Amino acid sequence: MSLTYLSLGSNLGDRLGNLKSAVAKLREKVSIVSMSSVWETAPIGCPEGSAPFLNAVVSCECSSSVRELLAFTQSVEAELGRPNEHEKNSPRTCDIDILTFGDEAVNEPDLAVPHPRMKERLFVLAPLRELQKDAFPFGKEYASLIDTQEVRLFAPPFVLQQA
Ligand code: PH2
Ligand code: MG
Ligand code: MG
Repeated sequence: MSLTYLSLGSNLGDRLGNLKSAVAKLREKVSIVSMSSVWETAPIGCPEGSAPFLNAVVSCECSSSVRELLAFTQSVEAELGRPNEHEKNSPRTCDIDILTFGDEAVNEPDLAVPHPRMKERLFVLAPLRELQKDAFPFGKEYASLIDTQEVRLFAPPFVLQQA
């Protein structure tokens, strides 16, 4: 069993509904341990005029391999209407990124874990901090992101602790 942290993001359609559907589908295969609040966040590195995102982080117990988890998260994205081929950072009903998977490290063209950009992104770190109050180094770098990247609390977590 591996403890994995997943980042969820939506900036197209019914954003909160998309996150709720994503979590419901994820539960078919993983056991959700904890969920952050839902944050509304300004788009980072997205095409001009992109809509704001809703972002959240969930931690889950997963009995499959990280590769199987990737295939599963991609199938959930597809079920939620995300086309397989998409332009980089284009609007999406739901994006699910594997942030960490136990203490595994993967560095392959289609999968990098831990997620190589997670520490540059307040839309990941703000929700992650809610779940990892002690374990994560939130120092000066984190403070400087707060000055430059816009995030605000949008809604409380919609799943309660399961395990
Ligand atoms: N995801 C990206 C790129 N930019 N910006 C915000 N605010 N939230 C995201 O989830 C996001 C992003 C790539 O997947
Ligand atoms: Mg992403
Ligand atoms: Mg992704």
